[in-house]
Amino acid sequence: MITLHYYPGNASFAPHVCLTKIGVPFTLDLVDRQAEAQRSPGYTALNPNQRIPTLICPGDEGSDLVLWEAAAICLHLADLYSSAALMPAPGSSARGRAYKLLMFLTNTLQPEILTYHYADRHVTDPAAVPAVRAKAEERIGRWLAVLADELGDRPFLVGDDPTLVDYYFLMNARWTRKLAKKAGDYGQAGPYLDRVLAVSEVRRTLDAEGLDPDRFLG
Ligand SMILES: N[C@@H](CCC(=O)N[C@@H](CS)C(=O)NCC(=O)O)C(=O)O
Repeated sequence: MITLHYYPGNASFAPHVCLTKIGVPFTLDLVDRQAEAQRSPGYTALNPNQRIPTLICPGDEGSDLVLWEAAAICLHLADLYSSAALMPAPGSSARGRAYKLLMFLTNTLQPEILTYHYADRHVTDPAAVPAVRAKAEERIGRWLAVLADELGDRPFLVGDDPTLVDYYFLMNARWTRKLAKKAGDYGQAGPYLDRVLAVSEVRRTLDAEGLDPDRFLG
């Protein structure tokens, strides 16, 4: 059985959408952030980074595979269940584009968003928090503009159908909802994000996490 350790709207969201799209049975295990459960010894044994998500799935050597890092989880699920078409075909140009954009999201945009939200972890002087947050917000804007340019008038980031890269962008977009200029304010990203939000597997995931689609993006 597959288990996803999650918290509503957190970095577990894109993996959760992937599992919903795939349609195999899985268990959701809430990591109670209010109780700092991500730092509990039990969870730390699974995920030494004390971050959400963690996925437990059957491995290919008879024992469980424990995965952390949301993008890695999404990609592994895409490989395991290729018929769900979470990614374009291996070796295709579309697959290359999907890798480029996913890596950009996970390596460039997401760390800036984390710096914004966890600015206090980046300073020794609490008075410096607003300055760190302001610089992070500036850089987030730069990366959101790049993504909006990449999107252009396309229906989805890669090809005509949604891929896990769209789920991943939607998840990141949620975390910009309190910024002065949020993800949907760039280029065609607003209508695009509404389109991703309306996809059936996204809707069902929102339902399962108890999240209101009308408030997901602020
Ligand atoms: N690079 C990690 C980041 C995960 C991450 O930062 N998760 C956040 C929730 S969105 C978290 O667990 N925060 C709790 C904490 O840092 O204490 C991933 O993509 O899986």
